[in-house]
Order: sequence, then C-alpha cells, then structure tokens
Amino acid sequence: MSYELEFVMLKPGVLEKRIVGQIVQRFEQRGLELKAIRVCMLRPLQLESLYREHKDKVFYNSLVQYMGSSKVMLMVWGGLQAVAVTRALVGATDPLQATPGSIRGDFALGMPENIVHASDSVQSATREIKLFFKASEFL
Ligand code: 3AN
Repeated sequence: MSYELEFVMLKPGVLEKRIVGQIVQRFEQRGLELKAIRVCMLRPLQLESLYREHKDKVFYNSLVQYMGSSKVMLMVWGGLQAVAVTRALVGATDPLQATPGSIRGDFALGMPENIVHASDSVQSATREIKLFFKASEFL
C-alpha cells in the first residue's frame, strides 16, 4: 500500500450551500490528511486542461461554463491509497447511481452539479495538483 496525494475540488455552488464543513469532515473522519487548500475561480485555460479528455462530449460546453461560474474550493488530501479511498467517499459520477452514504449519494441529484471533483488515478492527481497548486502552498 502506498501513500498517495489526491486532488479534490468542491464545485461551484457548494460554498454557497454551506455544506463545506460536512464534506471536509468526511475526509478527516476517514483519516486523510489535508495537505493544501485554496478558494478561487477557475480560469478558462485551467478548465480546458482539466477536462481535456471530455472535449468531444456533448456535455463539454455546459460543464466548462458551469465550472467557471462561481468560486470553487481546491484541496489536496494525502493518505494510504488516497485516490481509491477518495473515489469511494465521493461515489459514482451520476448522483442518481451513487450509493447513499457517499458524498454524491447524500448531497446531489444531477450532473454536472455533482458536488465534488476527484482525480481518477495517481497520474491524473499528480497532473491536476501541478495545474492548480504551487509547491509553496504545501506545508
Ligand atoms: P468523475 O468526476 O466521477 O471522475 P468524469 O471524469 O467522467 O467523472 O466526468 C467529469 C465531470 O463531467 C463529472 N464530474 C460531471 O460533472 C460531468 N459529467 C460527466 N458525465 C456527464 C453527463 N453525461 N452529463 C453531464 N455532465 C457530465
């Protein structure tokens, strides 16, 4: 088992809903460690890079428009198998399929407003962390 870093983003609307504490609590409760955190608006170039694999999908334009529409919270969580542990905490992409008890299963009903983004592999997490964080933002 290896120690991994996972990139997690709370999507537009989550801060306004005032459920940040409840979501962060699930990561802390599971034993993951908060390594970096920042609130910002995503820039068009960052969005293009983040969602490059979805460029040809029908939902791409609405996804990018939504993701740039309001502030987001960016986080890096560390821990053993952090990527798989986080993906299980987050639940299925489509909240209608997400198990109750998962974040999407408890807080969302639709896409793209499915509350949280989490990198799908260690390789994606490394790329996405570099896209959004400077080394100096890690303690
Ligand atoms: P995940 O976020 O679970 O890794 P991806 O990478 O397949 O899922 O999708 C990235 C984001 O694109 C999702 N979080 C969701 O907001 C949006 N998305 C995926 N599939 C659809 C869809 N069929 N319709 C609308 N939005 C979608």
